[in-house]
Amino acid sequence: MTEQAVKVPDIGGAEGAEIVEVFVEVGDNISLDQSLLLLESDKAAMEIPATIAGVVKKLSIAVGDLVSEGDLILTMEPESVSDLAQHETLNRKPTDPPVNKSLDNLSSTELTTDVLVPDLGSDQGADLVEILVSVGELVQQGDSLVLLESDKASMEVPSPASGTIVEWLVEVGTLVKAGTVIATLSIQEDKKSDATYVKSHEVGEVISSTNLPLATKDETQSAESSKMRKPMRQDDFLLTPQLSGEPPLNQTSNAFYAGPAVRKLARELGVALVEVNATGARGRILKTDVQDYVAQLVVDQKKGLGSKLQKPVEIDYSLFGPIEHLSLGRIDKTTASNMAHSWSTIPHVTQYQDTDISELENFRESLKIEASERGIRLTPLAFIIKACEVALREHPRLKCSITNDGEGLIMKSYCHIGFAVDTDAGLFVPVIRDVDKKSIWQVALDISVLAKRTRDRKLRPEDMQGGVFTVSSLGQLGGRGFSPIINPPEVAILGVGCATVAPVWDSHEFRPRKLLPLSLSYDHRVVNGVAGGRFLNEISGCLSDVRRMLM
Ligand code: CAO
Repeated sequence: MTEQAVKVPDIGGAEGAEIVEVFVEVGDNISLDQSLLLLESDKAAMEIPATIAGVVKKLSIAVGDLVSEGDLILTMEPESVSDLAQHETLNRKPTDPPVNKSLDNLSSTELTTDVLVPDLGSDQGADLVEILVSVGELVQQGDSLVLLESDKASMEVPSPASGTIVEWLVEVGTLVKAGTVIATLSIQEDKKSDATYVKSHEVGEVISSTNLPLATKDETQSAESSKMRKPMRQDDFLLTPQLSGEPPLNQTSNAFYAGPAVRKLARELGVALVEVNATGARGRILKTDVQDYVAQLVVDQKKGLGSKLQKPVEIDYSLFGPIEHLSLGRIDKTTASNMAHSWSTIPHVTQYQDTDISELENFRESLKIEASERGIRLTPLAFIIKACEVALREHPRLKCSITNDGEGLIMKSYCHIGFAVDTDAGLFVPVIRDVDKKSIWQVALDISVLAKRTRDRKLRPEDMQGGVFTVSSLGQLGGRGFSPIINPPEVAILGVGCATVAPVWDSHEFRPRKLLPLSLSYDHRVVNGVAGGRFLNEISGCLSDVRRMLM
């Protein structure tokens, strides 16, 4: 049988992508779709799958090579003639006339096609939380079919074509991944472009921590029926990498920068990637990082230090009375893992201070009419976030991050501040961008918009990335204060308790004052007690006398 060349497919126009890992060797028996190598451009990582099954005869590339579309990867002896045909199909350029099996039937007026889950930006999968159309229902191309929810965000899957749903192949609660067939659709019109779209899912996978396709809905619109939700654009599904920059430093949403092979290895070994120290370029987690992590665990275990490998004893609680099992949602599980990691790896110190906000509250009260005219809810939180920005300007160390090797600090000139939002689905931390360039009115508006987007489960990954500092306000539920847990890679977080009126001695008499309990937790490797105290004083000063924010 003749040998076949396997070449670099369309990689979204990326020129000179670097080969960072080769998964096969000469003589290996490769199955269809098996990953051959991992490429990394300056914006994304992507695995190149085998477009044919067979035996590798010659490798034409090596780790470190720079490649572009059409470059020879290897030659293979195909397993069978049908594989060869498939190889030719899959190696066609997106601009070539489509030839896959769906297209063979284009002349017929009734054509069924599978509806696939598109690239989710992570191989963790997503829960199907809502089916938006019924069997037999007519849908237009682009109409939302289902609502998915991953660790990072909610997203809607639009119909690839106009037609009728013939059958649902999934149900609410199913965990789906990119490529999962969720429904059969009977296509009625506009078949050619639709089929091209369907085919686009069959060619490779682009892995980028920022390419999660999302429903884009203008947050100014009021809540609408699920059928009216605007799904992601059709373009979002095509094999155009959504290459949008560096991997996020903020990994609070499980947004680890690791290729599928590394994720697979981590899954096999039961390793949570959040725990692994990344040594690859731009914070990428390598296979060796996962292996080193496990090796270290074994060493710690031998020294009696390891608790991570020790399984807790299973307790049969039903022996003591009636019980009920509840399963935790994905967001709760991710939050739990992130909290545990932060708490166990960062030496936390928490400082407490009550701040007199009597004047601020009078001022806020005086702005009530103007606030309602502007359509803005002006709560203390907007002042608190702005006060944090002023204090961070004065004390930039509290908004830095420690480098992965622990050898340095990354100082940031920007000031995006996150705030905790409680939802039915769990805790989220949306981020207000450029607080230093915004007025308190704008910050208040951003709080409302982001809180609504969070509760509507419409947060986009970028809404949760890039924070330099977090405010966790429990508002009226806050009690006398609490110790907030740092949100890595940030190094400090402000907890806000409930403001109450209490008697305060002013050197002559006790006077009723409104006191707001603040608690600042910081990473003691980066911030010492004096710096923490000064920072908290600065926030407190700004809240006691808002004129200080103008200084
Ligand atoms: N003390 C006393 N009253 C407070 C207060 C405080 N610290 N903070 C807010 N309030 C008041 C507000 O002024 C408002 O009253 P008015 O309408 O009369 O002005 C009322 O409490 C309700 O405020 P709110 O909570 O709706 O608005 P907010 O801007 O303070 O907070 C948001 C918005 C999104 C942060 C909040 O709704 C939320 O989700 N909080 C929970 C955050 C959380 O879970 N943190 C803990 C994380 S760690 O587990």
